[in-house]
Amino acid sequence: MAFELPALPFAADALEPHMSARTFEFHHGKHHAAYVTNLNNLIKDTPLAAMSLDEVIKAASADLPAKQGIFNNAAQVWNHTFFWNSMKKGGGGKPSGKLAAMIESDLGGYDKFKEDFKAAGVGQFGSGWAWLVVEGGKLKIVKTANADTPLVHGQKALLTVDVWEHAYYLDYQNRRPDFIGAFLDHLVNWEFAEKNLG
Ligand code: MN3
Repeated sequence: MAFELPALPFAADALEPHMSARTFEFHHGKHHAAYVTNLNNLIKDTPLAAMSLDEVIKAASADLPAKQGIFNNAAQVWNHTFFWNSMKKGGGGKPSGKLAAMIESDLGGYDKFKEDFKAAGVGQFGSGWAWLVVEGGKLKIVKTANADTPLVHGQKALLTVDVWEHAYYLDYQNRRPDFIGAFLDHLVNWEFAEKNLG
């Protein structure tokens, strides 16, 4: 069974004006799709073709650098699907309930969370991702380079934003801080993040 490009969890224009349909046309329709195609080509006729996406990521991660190409494409398939689900129309702002309490106790409150999450995304040199994760029962903000993903670092991902240039260049050009600001203020799907807490 080859992997398939999952449909977006919303209409391509649902997040406008913060993220345009034009961005999704390329980011989902071209970039995410290419990672799926590359992954399927790389694992075709190998034992990895019978595994779940999570298993492929872990197996490839355990066999680096030999399986770097497989890891990169598999992790990028996972990361992008996770990113789409990290957003919703009318999202953003403060969370409530259990996550709000954890942000207060583990991260110094929502304002500090916002400042630190933005700093993680802006401070990721080159391509990568900023994440809200759980590690050892506590919330943590981390950044990863290129395709790297919390899945292989003993962390449970709750939320992510893609900070590769292809994620924001059409809508924000070089203004990565504005893009991450819009993500936090208007797009974050806190219900998805809370669901990932388990
Ligand atoms: Mn991307």
